Order: sequence, then structure tokens, then C-alpha cells
Amino acid sequence: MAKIGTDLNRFILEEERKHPEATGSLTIALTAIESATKIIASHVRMAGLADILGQAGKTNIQGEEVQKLDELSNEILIKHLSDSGQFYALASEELDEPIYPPQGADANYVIAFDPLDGSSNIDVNVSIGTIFSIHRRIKGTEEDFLQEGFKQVAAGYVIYGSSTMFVLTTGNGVNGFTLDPSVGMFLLSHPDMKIPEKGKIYSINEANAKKWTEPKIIDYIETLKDEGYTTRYIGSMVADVHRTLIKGGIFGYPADRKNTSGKLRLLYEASPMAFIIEQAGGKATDGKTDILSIKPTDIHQRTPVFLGSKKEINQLLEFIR
Ligand code: P6P
Repeated sequence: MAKIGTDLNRFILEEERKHPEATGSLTIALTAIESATKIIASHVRMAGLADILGQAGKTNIQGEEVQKLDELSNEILIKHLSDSGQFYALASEELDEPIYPPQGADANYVIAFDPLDGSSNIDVNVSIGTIFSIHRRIKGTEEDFLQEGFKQVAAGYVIYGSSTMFVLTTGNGVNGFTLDPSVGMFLLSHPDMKIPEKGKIYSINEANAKKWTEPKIIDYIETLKDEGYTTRYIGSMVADVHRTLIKGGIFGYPADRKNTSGKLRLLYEASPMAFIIEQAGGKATDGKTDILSIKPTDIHQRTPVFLGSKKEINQLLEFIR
């Protein structure tokens, strides 16, 4: 196991050296994500000052329209991922269609990302995050994004919270790196992360309960309440999933009569988070199928999501089945 304090770049290089066939491409790819998210973090930290400095969605002192943070984050990621030359195609929550950077014409990977998930929470200073999912290029068409989640090469998120953390899996466990702003480096703070077998928290927006298309979820939650669980729901997926990874329990966003396929996106929210949670020893399902087994049909498709500790997920599946 890597030593606490190892920086992310060194960790990625040491991981690469475990694979003789590695070309270094994934290392460069992940380093590009690291650079982009450090810049995003600096903008997110400034967001609170936006009104004071007349920025962030308003006209700044030069009289220029300043972009919304999620649009800015999207542009920062597109620039760094394109310039890395390691991605044949980029799919973003902010873009209707994928883009194919000329620098990545011969690249072996495609990446889907949510540049700033939960951005509606910025004005109330709630943790938000960047989520990404990397697949191998197969055909060199949009279909390369429509691979099952278990085929992911790497997945991760960066949570811009009380500290900025980069949580990453390349299919060999989960490791968490905390940004040391004094040196601008992500340092290994949470080696080999494992989700507790069970928790004491459920994280589901019960305000939607009367609209849920699977009423048995209500009975399941009542059982958890009888078992002494408490509820925590931040309304920012990265924050709710990060807490679930560390404390255990369950996070869920069921389908309802308004969002008949659920609200969360499969490719760049549910699938990367499911890969991380399963790599940490947990489970992720849409209520019937493992999230990682779902064959996507559309880049922006939505799915119901339930992820977390094995105990809570298996118990839920007993109720639903
Ligand atoms: P609701 C944020 O808008 C988001 O996309 C996720 O980050 C979060 O988990 C979910 O929506 C919250 O949705 O309907 O409970 O506010």
C-alpha cells in the first residue's frame, strides 16, 4: 500500500509501473484531470466572493460577462483533456453532443464527466464536485461511450468541500487524495478506502416519496428508521456519496412519476460512483440490475440509483424483489 502523503502524480506513476504493458497514456490522462480540477477548485473557492468582486454570472469590473462556474468548469476540463492528447472523445453533462479533440485523433480513451455536479448549491456554500468516467476507445464512434460500467478503465470524483479531495479508482481499489493548497498537490490521505459493511445513515430525498414508482422503498425506509438509522441528505451527489463511502449506509435517488428513469445520469454520475463504491466493497443497483451491468443506449440517459454498504443494498433488494 502506498504511503500516506504520497502525491497523486507519484501514486499514478507507481500504479502504471505495475502494468508492463502500460504506455503512460492513462498517467497523462489522469494528470490532466488533476490539473483541471485544481484550477476549478481555485474558482470554486472564490465563488463566495463573486458578489463582492462583481463576478460569477454578473459583469465584472472590466465590464465583461463572467461565466457561471459550471460552464467555466466545463471549459477548463475540455481544454486540459483536449490538450493532454489522451482522449479521442469527451462527453459532458454540459454538452448535448460529444466533442472529438484533434489532439486526441490517435488516443485510446474516451471520457464522460459532470464538470460541476450540484452547482445549484454554490450560493449556499454546500460541497459540490467533478465526476469522471474513462472507457477504452473501441470503434472510434459515439458508441464508445455506451459501454457497460464494469468496463471502465478509471473513475473518480473531486469534492470541493471543507477540503478538496480527489477520490480515484483504476480498478485496483479506491484511494483518496487531499489537496494541500500551500503546495498545490493532492497528497494521499485515505489509502485503500473501504466502505463499512453497514452504516447508520440513509440518504434519500423523502419529499419525493409520494411520487416514487416503487412504493416498497417507503417500507424499507420505515424499517431502517425502526433499526435506529438517521438521515442525511445534502442534495449534492458527490457530497452524499462521499459521506456514504466513508460512513457506510445507503444513498439513493429512486425513479418517480416526474423522473420516470430517475434524475441522475448513468454515464457520468451513477456509473463512475458505482465503480468506486464497488471497488471499495459496496454495491450499486438501479433496484433490479447492478449499475455496472447496464448497457447504456444514450449518453445522457438517466437511471434510478441505490448505492452504499452491502447490508443496506441487499436489504433494499429483498424489499423490492
Ligand atoms: P433533488 C444536484 O442537482 C443533483 O444533480 C445531484 O447532485 C443530487 O444528488 C440531486 O441532483 C439532488 O436532487 O431532487 O433531491 O434536489
